[in-house]
Amino acid sequence: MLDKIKALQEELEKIVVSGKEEVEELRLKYISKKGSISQLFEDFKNVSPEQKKEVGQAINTLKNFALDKINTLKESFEGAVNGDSGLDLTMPGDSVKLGTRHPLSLVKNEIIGIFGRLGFTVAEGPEIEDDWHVFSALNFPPEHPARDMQDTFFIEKNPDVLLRTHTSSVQIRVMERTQPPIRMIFPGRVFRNEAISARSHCIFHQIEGLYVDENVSFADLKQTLLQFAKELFGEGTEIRLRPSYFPFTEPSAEVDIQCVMCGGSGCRVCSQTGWLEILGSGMVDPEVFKMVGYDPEAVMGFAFGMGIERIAMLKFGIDDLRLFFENDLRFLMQF
Ligand code: 2NL
Repeated sequence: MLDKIKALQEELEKIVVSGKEEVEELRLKYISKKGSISQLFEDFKNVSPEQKKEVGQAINTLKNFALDKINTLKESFEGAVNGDSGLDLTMPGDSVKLGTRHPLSLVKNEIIGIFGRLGFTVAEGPEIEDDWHVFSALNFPPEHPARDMQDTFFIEKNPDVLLRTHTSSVQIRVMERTQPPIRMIFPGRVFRNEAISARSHCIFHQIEGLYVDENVSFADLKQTLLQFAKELFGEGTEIRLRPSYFPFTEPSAEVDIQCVMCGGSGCRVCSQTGWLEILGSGMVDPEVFKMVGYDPEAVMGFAFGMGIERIAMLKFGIDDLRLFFENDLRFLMQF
């Protein structure tokens, strides 16, 4: 009896059919009232009591296998035209949802495009840096507060291994290995040991720019940044320069644009001033040129730096910086 069950199982496993009608033949042959599996249940009556348990289980397993196979085959032919595979190849395909570019990447690419048209190329460098490239070569005095543990992430065992707090370190690396003229921008992630809030984050993105040549003036700086502001925020945009201070530029200036929300009349976003700060800039300090081995009597240059998050917030009207880092699709899919 068990041999017979096994033989039927093997027979069933090998069966291949090519149409609905053959599935019906299978059903008749195996599981209809007169089918061979039903016949097994008849024979079961004569099995000895000791064998009943084992044989009964085997017959049930076989029957379930047969039912499964026949149902699956039947479904595969359902709706089939002319006995083919059952697939309707004229059905429209499933649409694949496309992702969107991250708003920070959109703004970064736009800025790279604008400066690209002005002749600036792009350079990148390491996020893990040393004191020289982040601070010393940029004319930060030894006791400058930016070097403080509160502001910079250091590796505990070795304070000469740190996460860059600005991309100026890449500019130092480029100047150390390249002779002027240099006309480049430097996008990248930077890190500061700050509490996370709507306005600040411990990771953010910067783009800095550097132009070094024999005759570069403050007027070149002004005109370059005006052209940049007009392309990024619209032809009607005006800029305003305010005196500022950075250890690595002299003179230094902060650059404002007319408020994108109120157009200059004064609102909550611009604290009623009509102006919004978009970047910091200045003429490269001769001390920095000395550090990278340039002759400060022979070359001049301007540099600038901006936070990409800040620009993106102004462009898109976003009021919480944390949104850029949470990867919430409801936010990301709007760009
Ligand atoms: C800001 C201000 C600035 C620079 C960055 C720079 C780099 C070198 C030499 C001189 Cl190697 N300057 N970069 C200059 C002025 C301002 O960034 O507010 N960034 C978010």
